[in-house]
Amino acid sequence: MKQNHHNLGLSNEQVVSMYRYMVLARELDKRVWLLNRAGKVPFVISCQGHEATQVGAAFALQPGTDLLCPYYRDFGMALVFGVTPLEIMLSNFAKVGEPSSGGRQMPGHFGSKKLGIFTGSSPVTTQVPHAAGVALASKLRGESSVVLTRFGEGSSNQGDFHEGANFIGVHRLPVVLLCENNKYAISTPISKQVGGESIVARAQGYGLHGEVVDGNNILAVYETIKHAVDRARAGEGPTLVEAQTYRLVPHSSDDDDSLYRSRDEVEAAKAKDPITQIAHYVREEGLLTEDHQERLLKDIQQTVEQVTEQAEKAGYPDVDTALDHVYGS
Ligand SMILES: Cc1ncc(C[n+]2csc(CCOP(=O)(O)OP(=O)(O)O)c2C)c(N)n1
Ligand SMILES: [Mg+2]
Repeated sequence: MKQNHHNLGLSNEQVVSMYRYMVLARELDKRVWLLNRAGKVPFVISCQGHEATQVGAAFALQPGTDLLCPYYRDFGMALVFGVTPLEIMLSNFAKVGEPSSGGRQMPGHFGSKKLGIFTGSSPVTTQVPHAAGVALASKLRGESSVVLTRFGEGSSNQGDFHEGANFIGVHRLPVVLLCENNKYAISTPISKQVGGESIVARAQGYGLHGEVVDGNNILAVYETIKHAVDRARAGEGPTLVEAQTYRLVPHSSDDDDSLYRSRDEVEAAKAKDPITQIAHYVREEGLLTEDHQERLLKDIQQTVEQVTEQAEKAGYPDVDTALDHVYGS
């Protein structure tokens, strides 16, 4: 990694914590896939490969002040914002105690009033106009919150992205629009989605500042998003960030990615795995030894084991609560 954390104002402890969150996200994600293949949870939508983008961006925000309009792949980010591993697991099992919807929504629909996470809709990129509204409210109230919204490169071709981005640009709202460009929208490669093949080029048309970043390098992501957040908070306007990354597993548990991308391509992407990169960095910097890393991994695997057991044992929502929070029928 070219960056050094000291130059970015990050302490050793913060970098170790970033590393920990990335490993936690990966281990939880891997477990959910196993549970799916064992027939225990119905659906997986994964963050594997996106961990540096998600955790790096979350560290650049101030939980408690800043607000998130995430998308389904953002569970690494949700963890940093305070969603617990048990809550993630409860949502995969659709059990009582799951905070986003009480076990009624598909996993990946994060929502928490307490944590400042706005619940998303399933139609992709509707979170961008949501972020515009949330940021407008924040601006009108004279609050200092910055809103971070995230979406894939495929979704950035939907009308909602363009209407939201334009509104955000016109009103110079305190928003960071973060595109997790993993080169595919399910089976559709970027060459068949985006005429110019650049997401960041769209920034200019909407009056947004634009940045591209290596989404596998957590320090680079942190630096870019921190800069964008600082600009937004200072009233200097919104930023569109294109983080270039790769989804290391199929789109979801219902997808067979061998039908549309070669194994060689996936293996080449694995060689740039963001977790391998940060693991190497923390050793090089003398922040953790290999022994420490092994212990940290074991500790995380134990947590994953515990929350899996707890979620599996938890009850399903009571039938009598089926119409709770339903406002019309
Ligand atoms: C409006 C709308 N159209 C289609 C879908 C089905 N769908 C869900 S995810 C997805 C792909 C999105 O790809 P991208 O935005 O690149 O995000 P990624 O999954 O790659 O992170 C599609 C087409 C949907 N949810 N909403
Ligand atoms: Mg994509």
